[in-house]
Amino acid sequence: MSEENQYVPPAVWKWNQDAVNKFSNINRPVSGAIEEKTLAVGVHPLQLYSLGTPNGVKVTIMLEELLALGKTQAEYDAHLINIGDGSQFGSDFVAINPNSKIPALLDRSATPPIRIFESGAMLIYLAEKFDAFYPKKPAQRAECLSWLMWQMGSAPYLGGGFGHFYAYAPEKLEYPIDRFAMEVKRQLDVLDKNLSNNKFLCGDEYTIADIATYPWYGACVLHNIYSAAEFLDVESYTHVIRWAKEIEARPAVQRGCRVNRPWGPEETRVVERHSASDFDV
Ligand SMILES: N[C@@H](CCC(=O)N[C@@H](CS)C(=O)NCC(=O)O)C(=O)O
Repeated sequence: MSEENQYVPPAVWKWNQDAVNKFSNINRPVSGAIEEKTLAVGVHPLQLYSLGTPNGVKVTIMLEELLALGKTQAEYDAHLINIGDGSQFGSDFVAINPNSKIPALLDRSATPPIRIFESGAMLIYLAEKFDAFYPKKPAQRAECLSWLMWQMGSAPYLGGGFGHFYAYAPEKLEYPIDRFAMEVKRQLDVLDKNLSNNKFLCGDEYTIADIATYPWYGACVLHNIYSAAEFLDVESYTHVIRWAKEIEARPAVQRGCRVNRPWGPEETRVVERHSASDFDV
């Protein structure tokens, strides 16, 4: 980059509201609601406000897995939150998630209702509530929580770091692409080594750690996210591919991935989910 094109940060950062990029209509440097907006409430104990992104489907996969186990109290309404039009900044949504990001969950079986934000917190909350997909012995539970927290801390490098600069930024810049490609490949290698001698992330048991990690790293090795499969040489992570295919074959995972998806082939979309029959095409 020539000297005259170099960005020199001012002493104090200022918000350039005229900047145009893929997310400039929703990104802002302050938090809180920007408008009064009521959320719809369905009939089930659990109300999910979400979108079928990797963070969103972690929770719908978990709920579908719980229902598949026969946990009828896990019945839920999944309402669509369109983050592209700023629905995450409505007052009712912000009351559930002050961080204005999907997913947001409300458990109305309690009085007063319990709010949960952060997908990892939702997985732990649901695992404890329904006593499922969460090892009981301290050593295995610690391993499960470690991988779950690993996912929560790592995925922003894959999405917000690598994906943003490789696929969405207005220019292809070598420095951030190189920085985040290196980190994503390191993360894939961490997973690959762990899965080389474990069926699932924490051993033989399928847990919330797998449910959290599959939508990001499973999609990365199986679904060419950010059109970067070749660039990242995902085929070399053979153990991650084996694990991801095994998870993807689960009917509950396939159902969970369809919920709150207003994109993709028409017959696969379940834009809102209010009952099991919503999956019938
Ligand atoms: N750590 C959060 C991340 C949630 C998140 O980043 N959600 C994105 C969609 S995947 C979002 O709502 N973005 C809207 C925005 O940034 O305004 C979680 O796992 O729940």
